[in-house]
Amino acid sequence: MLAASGSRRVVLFQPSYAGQLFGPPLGLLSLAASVREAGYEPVIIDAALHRDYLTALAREIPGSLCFGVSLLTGPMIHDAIQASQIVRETRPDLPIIFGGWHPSLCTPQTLNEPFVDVVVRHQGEKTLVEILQRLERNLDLHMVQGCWFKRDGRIYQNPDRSVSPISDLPLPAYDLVDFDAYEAAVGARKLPYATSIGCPYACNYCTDMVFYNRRFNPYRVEEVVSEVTSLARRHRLAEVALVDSNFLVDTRRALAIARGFLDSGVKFRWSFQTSTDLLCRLTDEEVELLAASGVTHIGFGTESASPEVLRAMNKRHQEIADMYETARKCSQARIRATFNLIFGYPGETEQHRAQTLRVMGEIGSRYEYVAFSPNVFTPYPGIPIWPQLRELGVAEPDSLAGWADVDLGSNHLPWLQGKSFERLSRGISYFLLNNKLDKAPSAPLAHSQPLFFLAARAVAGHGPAPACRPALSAYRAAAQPPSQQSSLKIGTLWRTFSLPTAITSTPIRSRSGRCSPIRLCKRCGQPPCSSRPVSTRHSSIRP
Ligand code: B12
Ligand code: SF4
Repeated sequence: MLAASGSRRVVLFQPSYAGQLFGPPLGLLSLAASVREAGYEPVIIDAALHRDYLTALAREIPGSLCFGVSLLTGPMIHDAIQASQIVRETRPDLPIIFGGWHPSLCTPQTLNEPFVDVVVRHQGEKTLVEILQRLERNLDLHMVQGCWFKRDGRIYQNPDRSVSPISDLPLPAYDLVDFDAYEAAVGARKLPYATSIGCPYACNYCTDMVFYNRRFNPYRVEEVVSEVTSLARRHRLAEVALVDSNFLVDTRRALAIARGFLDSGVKFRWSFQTSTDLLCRLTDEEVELLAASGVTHIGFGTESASPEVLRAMNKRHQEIADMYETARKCSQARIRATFNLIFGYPGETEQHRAQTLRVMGEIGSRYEYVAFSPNVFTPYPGIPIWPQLRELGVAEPDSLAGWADVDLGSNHLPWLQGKSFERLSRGISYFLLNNKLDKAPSAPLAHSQPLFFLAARAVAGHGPAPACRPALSAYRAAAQPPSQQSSLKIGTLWRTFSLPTAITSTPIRSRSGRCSPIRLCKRCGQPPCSSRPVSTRHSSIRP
């Protein structure tokens, strides 16, 4: 927990999220800096770090000016609701302000909750400070751009505020972070850091353009280099995880940052996310420079190796050749690359899935430093493809609580249920297993029968090819429980086969609270042709 107490106290709450603890909540640290600059005293309660947040709330809420909650779609919503209800009971007079991605994308629905008084939309620093100044003087919020609010049960919508250059805002309040506590919980002395916000691309499964209007909004190179290196030195950081939407948008700037880190002589690992087309604009020597400056990992939104699906995602900037080239460049520089994959996108056929697994299998076997993170397409709120999703039978949850179950790792797609989903899940398991074997030369049979072939067949609905069955049995036989094997890699292999499915399947609930089943076309296993755009009927998406 991060604390600073006083009479003009502003309590900022980060609910806990699914998955491993990532680090201090950067959004709230950034808000805290502006709030403090305006003369208020921020207190950050991070429930992802301290599960016992109720004790902290009981201590901080009496005597505070307002309660602010930061929220992403998914499991964070559970804590957000619980904490807000408790605050409302303890201090019925205290304004409760929600902000962050989920409230910005689902503003009316969030404001419908009895425990939400104000929603701050998009970038929050300036809007929150103005709200505090008005609350303090008991003024209403009519003039505050960037927020919607509720009074006497009526919702008032103020115009959105234009995005401020981040260089004009105070630097996040890193001095409030208890790095020892985060190190103990995360297992590394690590700091999330944004050198920019916004991405100019417009992939239609992503909300970045809705939030930041496709505007790349960076800090200056000198600011980044001097701040990151001094934070790394002062707090003995082992790792800096850049959370920029797409770090390489300005490749010259990115290289200048890397050069600055290298020249500073301060040693730390760093990582970022970007797209393969941008990494391919760098020469091999420039990628080596990234590695020399401390880059150990890059995440790529590779998503699919089917050109048709990439087009449907409006991801025309990425070509299949870029994926191979990215893998080669990263492996040569010994930078770990993770290719994130999305399966089940509207219009994706089983042939497209098999193609993705085949290409990724080939990349995985050729390049040592590449790993894969396959996921089923998740319909987050506000993504531009929602009109098509609705036509395909996906129903949006009708309350804040309904969105709590929409998280990565669950399958809400009506067209990807039953056998089709089983085949995909099996295909992904085979594919991951094969990739592990390729990376584990000491495991028996590692290179004798590439399982991606089985994966491609499994996902295309044929199951393991008869000719491959003996090989599969041999793998299974080799894959005894870990206790009976000397190699840890074999333990992993065994666990992989023991997992029936990698992803849970829960169709999204419709307004009536019941599942919204969808009949699948008998010929192609996709949603009924009548509910799909003409171009996607039966065989594939056409350009
Ligand atoms: C770091 C990160 C995480 C971290 C930390 C999240 C956090 N709360 O800080 C972790 C690992 C936990 C995470 C998890 C997930 N993430 Co994430 N994550 C990011 C990432 C890369 C950076 C966020 C960030 O730090 N930005 C910089 C800071 C300064 O901005 P900010 O946090 O947005 O905060 C500003 C405003 O939002 C606002 N604000 C925020 N909170 C509040 C609160 C108040 C009171 C106010 C007034 C204003 C306000 O003001 C802040 C300052 O301007 C973004 C993508 C991006 N580039 O932004 C995705 C992103 C936010 N994540 C996303 C997703 C989908 C997820 C996951 C669902 C996916 C997954 N991998 O499982 C999970 C959800 C977790 C859960 N529900 O259990 C989506 C959001 C979709 C959505 N509808 O919510 C994003 C946008 C990625 C994308 N382009 O799709 N994520
Ligand atoms: S490149 Fe990444 S951040 Fe940019 S729009 Fe596409 S998915 Fe979103």
